[in-house]
Amino acid sequence: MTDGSQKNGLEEQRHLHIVTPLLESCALSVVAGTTVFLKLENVQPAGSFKIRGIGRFCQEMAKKGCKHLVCSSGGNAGVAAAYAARKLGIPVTIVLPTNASPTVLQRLEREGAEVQMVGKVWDEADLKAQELVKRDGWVSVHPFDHPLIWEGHGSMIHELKDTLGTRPGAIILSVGGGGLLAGVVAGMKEVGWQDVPIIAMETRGADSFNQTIQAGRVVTLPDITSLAKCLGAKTVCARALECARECQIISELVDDEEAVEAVERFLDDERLLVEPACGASLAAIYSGCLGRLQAEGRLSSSLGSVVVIVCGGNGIHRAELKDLQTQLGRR
Ligand code: PLV
Repeated sequence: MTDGSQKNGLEEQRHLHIVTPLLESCALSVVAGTTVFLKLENVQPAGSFKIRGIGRFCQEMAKKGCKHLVCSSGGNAGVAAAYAARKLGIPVTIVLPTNASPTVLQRLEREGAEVQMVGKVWDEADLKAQELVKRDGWVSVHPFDHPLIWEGHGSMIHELKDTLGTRPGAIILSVGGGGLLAGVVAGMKEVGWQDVPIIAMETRGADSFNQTIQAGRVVTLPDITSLAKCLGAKTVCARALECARECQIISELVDDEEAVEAVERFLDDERLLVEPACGASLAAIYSGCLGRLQAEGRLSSSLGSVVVIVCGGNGIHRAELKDLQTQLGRR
């Protein structure tokens, strides 16, 4: 063994994610009319919750002697895979759709990943990744559809239980391909919280989970038209639909305007800048979704506390926020 591979051996053992802070937000609590806790996944290395599951998956593949990792991604799964690959000393190729964020590209460059840009949306980039992975020793890192990924994401619920002590009245999260949802459900089952309602947020135009729930079968969207690119998987994983049958999941939609407004308000309230994909979750509170669900009797009027998974995201900086505002015709 060389010194380098000994070091890599260590990285195969340790988690690649960190235990994230859980903060009470006074500003969001006032808007919600109940105590709001923020699980700050945006401070993870690699900028989002994705490192939990993807780190877990890549470590397993490293143990099995994988020679090269390939990850198709809307952005954040790719950054997580690139970070994990660097830590594990494995070469990596990230395949992104051509509209990927410049901030993500810069981040991938810094991680030393090879980047290919293919197709208009993630699903097209994924076809390219499936082609690349046919090479000997190359392994595909799926951004959301694998049990190890769900197991890794589930660790955030164990942390929540340790920090919070009592169970929350509801958990709010965003849905893209459904990996975060599947991971949270896995974690909730492990800690005995399977009866805590989950509010699953998407933007209109990236609403593959909502349409799947309504149809009672996995539905593929004709296109992704939302600005929340990282929620843009045309089809959710089959496990997401199973989760909806096993737990109380309330699927809700917001417009891009509401998601971006939530990003702006969160920046002012908490001094943290997140992607519209995460803004969708924050909009559950800022846009009054939570209150409406309570008024409709779909959620208890005395929730006690609510946890928002602040999933984070690399695809945002000052100029990108301005671009979003321009695209929405606001500036
Ligand atoms: N983004 C995936 C899928 O994109 C990716 O490749 O990065 N919040 C953020 C900031 C995300 O980046 C994502 C997923 C989600 C939420 C939703 O997670 P999921 O896909 O596990 O439901 C097309």
